[in-house]
Amino acid sequence: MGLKVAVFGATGAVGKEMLTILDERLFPADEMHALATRKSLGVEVSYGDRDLKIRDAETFDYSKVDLVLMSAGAEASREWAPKIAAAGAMVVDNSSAWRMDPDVPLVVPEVNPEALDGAASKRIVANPNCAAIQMLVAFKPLHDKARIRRAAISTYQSVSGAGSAAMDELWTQTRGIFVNDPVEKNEFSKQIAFNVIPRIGDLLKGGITSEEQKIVEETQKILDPDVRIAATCVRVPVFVGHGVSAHVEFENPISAKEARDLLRESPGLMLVDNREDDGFVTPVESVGEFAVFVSRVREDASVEHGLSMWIVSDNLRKGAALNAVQIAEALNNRGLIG
Ligand code: 11C
Repeated sequence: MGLKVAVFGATGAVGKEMLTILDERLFPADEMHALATRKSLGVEVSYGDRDLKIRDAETFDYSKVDLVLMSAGAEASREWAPKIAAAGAMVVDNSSAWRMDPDVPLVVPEVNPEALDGAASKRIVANPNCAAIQMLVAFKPLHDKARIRRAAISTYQSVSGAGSAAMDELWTQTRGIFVNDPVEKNEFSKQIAFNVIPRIGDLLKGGITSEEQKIVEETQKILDPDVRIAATCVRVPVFVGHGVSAHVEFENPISAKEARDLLRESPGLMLVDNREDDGFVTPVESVGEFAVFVSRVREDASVEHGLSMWIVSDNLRKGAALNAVQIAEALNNRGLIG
């Protein structure tokens, strides 16, 4: 018998992608419900070849479903995830609300699937930060081989990470600049069209941003508490697809050839590293794909055992909706849903 599933936040960029991927991967659902706030009542969203009417997330009876995928922001998750879990459903939450809770598994299925065994206690599983997910899928086989000591990374994050209104803002500013309209800023504090912005999230004490802090903390929870990360997160005028430039220092020797051979064989990864003018993957080329792409793997001669690389993925898919659906699949395979 199939599962009864709801997507909470189904009108958002990630919520829509969750419904698409649940259908594409033939997730074993007998019932699918699309939930959002009351202001979206009357809206319809696609689930394969069906249109689902949005239902009110506040009055929905969660005791009638086995699984809820949430992507409605941290505030909604803090309020609703415990209520939904108490009603009996398993929650896979895409927000940052529960990620660092010691009783909530934070999971990238290719990296730490064993953490899902802890899902039974709170019945909430957290989906990591999008830039962290793609970076960790690439780091995992290299860490297993040569132990990562430290990585210095810069991210090139598309506007879809900040939601649909941010995508609209990039479009409106870009068009506006061509027709000499004044640049209006609502979602970003500075102009994003034809520009880059070295701030994602809130600026915290000490000068780090909340996005950078998430990448550090989540790496330590998912991969290894001893790995140190220095991150600079940058918003770029790209609609979908995040890039990460990584300089990684290892405890033990590892050559670029060994790394490429490992990455080629590892789950969730596509190595595209042809060492010719177009032998790498860009964010636009990652859109709609499931894989994390790794390119430009090379030795970093500035440290004893170092590699540099370029990592790209569709942030709405592997960085959010796909990883959440893979978590749901893994929970189901372990008999933890329903
Ligand atoms: C962005 N990575 O691109 C952010 C969005 O931790 O889930 C996701 C924030 C998070 O703006």
